[in-house]
Amino acid sequence: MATVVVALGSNVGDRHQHLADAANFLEEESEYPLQKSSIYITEPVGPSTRDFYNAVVVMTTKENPKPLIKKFKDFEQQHGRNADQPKWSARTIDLDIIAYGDLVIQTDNLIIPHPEYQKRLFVLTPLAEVIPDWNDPKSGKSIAQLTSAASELRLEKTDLRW
Ligand code: PH2
Ligand code: MG
Ligand code: MG
Repeated sequence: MATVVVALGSNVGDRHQHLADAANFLEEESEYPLQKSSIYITEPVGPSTRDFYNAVVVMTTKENPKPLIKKFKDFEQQHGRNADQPKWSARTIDLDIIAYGDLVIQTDNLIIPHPEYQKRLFVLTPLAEVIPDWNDPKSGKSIAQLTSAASELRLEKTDLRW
């Protein structure tokens, strides 16, 4: 059984609802109840103009990383299909595996821990909320070290419910 850190993001449509739907899906996939961060409103990194809703959840699974990612991709596609959005728009829901236990793997189509998460306060801040004693599986850096090295980002914790 592996403990998996999953980052959730949405900046299209009803962002709160998309996060809640994704959490329900992850809850069903998880062997134990999810641990969920607060929901944050965050400044977009990259070309998007609309703020994201972001959160981090921790699940437990018997699935290997590749089939788990496949399930996440299937969920993203099913969830985005009804959205009347041009294809270059940001997705209604983005589910990223940040870490899978202590696994460190780097192949052409699978990199764990997530290659970008250390730069992203929209992942690190909610992650610190659910796992305050988090250490990066690859570098061993603490969440405090990672957070102080990440670029600044406008980010607001909400009291939205899941
Ligand atoms: N996801 C991206 C690109 N930029 N910015 C924020 N604030 N939050 C995200 O989840 C996000 C982003 C691509 O996955
Ligand atoms: Mg992403
Ligand atoms: Mg993604």
